[in-house]
Amino acid sequence: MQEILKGILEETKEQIEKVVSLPELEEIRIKVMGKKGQLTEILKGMGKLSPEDRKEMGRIANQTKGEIEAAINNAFKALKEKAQEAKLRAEKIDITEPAKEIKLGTKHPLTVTMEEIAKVFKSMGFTLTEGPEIETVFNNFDALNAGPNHPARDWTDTFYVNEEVLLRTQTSPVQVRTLQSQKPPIRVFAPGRCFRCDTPDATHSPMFHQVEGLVVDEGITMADLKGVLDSFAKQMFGEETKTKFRPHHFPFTEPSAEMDVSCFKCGGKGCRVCKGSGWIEILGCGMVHPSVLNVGGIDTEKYTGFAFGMGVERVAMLKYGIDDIRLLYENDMRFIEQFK
Ligand code: 2NL
Repeated sequence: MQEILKGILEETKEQIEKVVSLPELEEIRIKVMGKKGQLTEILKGMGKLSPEDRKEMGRIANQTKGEIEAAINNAFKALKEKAQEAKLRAEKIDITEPAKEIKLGTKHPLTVTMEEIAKVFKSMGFTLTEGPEIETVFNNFDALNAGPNHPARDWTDTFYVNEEVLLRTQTSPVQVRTLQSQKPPIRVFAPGRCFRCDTPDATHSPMFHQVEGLVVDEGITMADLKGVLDSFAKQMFGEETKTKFRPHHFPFTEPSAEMDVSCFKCGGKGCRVCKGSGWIEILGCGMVHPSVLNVGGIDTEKYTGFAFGMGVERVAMLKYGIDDIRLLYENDMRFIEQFK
């Protein structure tokens, strides 16, 4: 029996030494010490021995059991450690590796320009007003003195939804709504998207942006118009900027004018940006026509007003030296990223 025990001990130790996984080790433990294990069977058979033999054999059997248990425990610990090490190695994080660059978006040049324009008018007490891009023909044309025969109303120039509804061709209908819903004093500006049937080229797009402004109060004169717009030009293009007003015609203002600013590139000497003239046309403006004020039921004996409108694309293109309007809508990252 002593020989058998020695054999089990040696064989088991040998097997344990070769073990590479925890399930394998468990298999060995069951084979030797499980309910029907080799050692268990021997311990069970102890009862048949004589008392003296039982004492001696019992001691040896228990010692063998202890040794096998110790060997299994050691192997268990070693395997656990090895598994943990392998896990750590697999999960190793290289904290010196450069972080992935987070791609931060940037504001579109049109947004930047619009925000700059808005900041200037807000600082002069104007309130930002918005309105729908889909408008009535009345708000877009009739209310603004562009009667049924006005050329801009032609279906080849305007996107009509039906006979009474269209995509606004300017942001003026926002101010028409303001005239109808507010009483003077009125001081608003309306930025937004506008639409005209145009074949795209370097300077035309069927969708574009405008900012318009409207002031109505007692005693408003052309001097107020000039003061506000001259201040706008200086804040937008630099303190040294000069302005010049040229007579013009719009159906919704009388008198009407266009405002030029001295070239912010060459200071007025003449260059490529101002095409040699030293001046750049920036906006249209004028004193609100009495019949437009009438649409809002405003007493034209008591109140007068001025209005202006400018193209945001034009301002952005001049400011950033963009020579093709289409670049603004293509969302080509190589273009957009230049305005970081
Ligand atoms: C331009 C010229 C202009 C207006 C827009 C306006 C609005 C109302 C009444 C009177 Cl409700 N006028 N807007 C006035 C003058 C010029 O825009 O060249 N825009 C790009």
